[in-house]
Amino acid sequence: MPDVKRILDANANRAREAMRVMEDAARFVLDDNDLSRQLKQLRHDLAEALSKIQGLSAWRDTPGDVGTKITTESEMTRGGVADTAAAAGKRLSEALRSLEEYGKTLGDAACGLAQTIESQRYRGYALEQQLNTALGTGIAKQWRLCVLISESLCPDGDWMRVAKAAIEGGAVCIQLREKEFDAGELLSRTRELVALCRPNGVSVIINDRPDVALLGDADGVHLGQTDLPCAEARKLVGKQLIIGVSTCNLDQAKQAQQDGADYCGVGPMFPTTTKHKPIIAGPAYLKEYLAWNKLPHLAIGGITPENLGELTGVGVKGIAVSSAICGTEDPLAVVRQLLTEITN
Ligand code: TZP
Ligand code: MG
Repeated sequence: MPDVKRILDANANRAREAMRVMEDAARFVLDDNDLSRQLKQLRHDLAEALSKIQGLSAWRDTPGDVGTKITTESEMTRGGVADTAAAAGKRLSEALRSLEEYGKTLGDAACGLAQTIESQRYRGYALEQQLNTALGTGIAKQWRLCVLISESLCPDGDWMRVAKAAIEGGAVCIQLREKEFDAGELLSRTRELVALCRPNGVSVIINDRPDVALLGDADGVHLGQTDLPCAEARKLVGKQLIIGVSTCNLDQAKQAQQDGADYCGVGPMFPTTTKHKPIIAGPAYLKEYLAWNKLPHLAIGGITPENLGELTGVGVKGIAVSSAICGTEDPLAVVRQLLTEITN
C-alpha cells in the first residue's frame, strides 16, 4: 500500500502544520492558554494515532510529488491573523477527512485509524470554530475618532448636519445611537447614514442591533454588557460585521476578546449625561487596558477637548464622543480640535 501511505504521510504533515498555525494564533495573538493547550493535545493525539501505522514517512517522496508545483493565487495571500488561522482550520479538517477516508482502505492494518481520526476531526471542528470566533473579523482598525450620533442631542434634531461635519472634520467612524427609534425607523436611518458615509470611507456602526446593522449594510454593531452577548451576535453576523463591546474593566475586555469582539469601548472615562453610568472607570482603566492592549479601543464617556489631555497623557489612540460633538453649534470645530489633540 505505498500509495496510500504516501497519502497518509502527506495529510499527517498537513494536519500537523495546520494545528501549529492555529496554535500560534491562540498562543501568541489571543494569549489563550486553554485553546493553545487543546490544540497541542490534538496534535499529540494525532501523532500517537499515526504512530501505529508502520513506516509512514518511508514512503515520502517530496521531489517526486507533482503537487508541490501547483499553487493557487489564494494560497499566496492572507489578509491577516484571522484569515490565516481560518485557512489553517479548513486545512486541518480537510487533512483529517483525507486521513480518515484513506485510513479505511488499510483495513485491519490501520488499527482502527479511521474511527480515531473521525473523533479527532470533530474535536478539530470545535477548536476551529472557537479560534475563528475569538479572532473576530480581523478587519477592525484602531480608529482615532468615532462620533456617536443621536438625533435628540443635535440642535434642532439636525443629525445630518452633525454627520456631515464629522466626515468633513476627519472622523473615520460614526455610530448611530438611537434608543427610542422603532426598528423600521432605525433601519431607514442606517441606510441614510451608510449612503452618506460609505463614499467617504467612513465606517458606520449601529448601536445595540446586529439585525438592523446587517439589513442596513452597516460596517458593524456595538454591544453593551446588557445587549446580546458578543459570541451569540457573532453567530448571527459571521464575519460580515465588526463587533464592538462596551467594557468598564479588564475582565470584561478579556471576555469580549474571547467572544470575538473586534474592538472594546473603554469607559466611562468621565461623568456623562448621555448614559446612566454611576461608576466611572476613568483614565486608570484606560491605562490598564493599554498595558493589556489586545484589541483596538475607543475610550468613551464625557470626553471633551478640555479633558482629552488626561487621556492622551496615558496614550489613548481612539475616542468615541457624543454630546461634546452633537450638542455644539459648531461640530466641525470640535471634531477638528479633538483630532488635532489626539494626533499630537
Ligand atoms: N457608553 C459609555 S459612556 C457613553 C456610552 C454610550 C456615553 C458617551 O457619550 P458622551 O456624551 O460622549 O459622554
Ligand atoms: Mg446597548
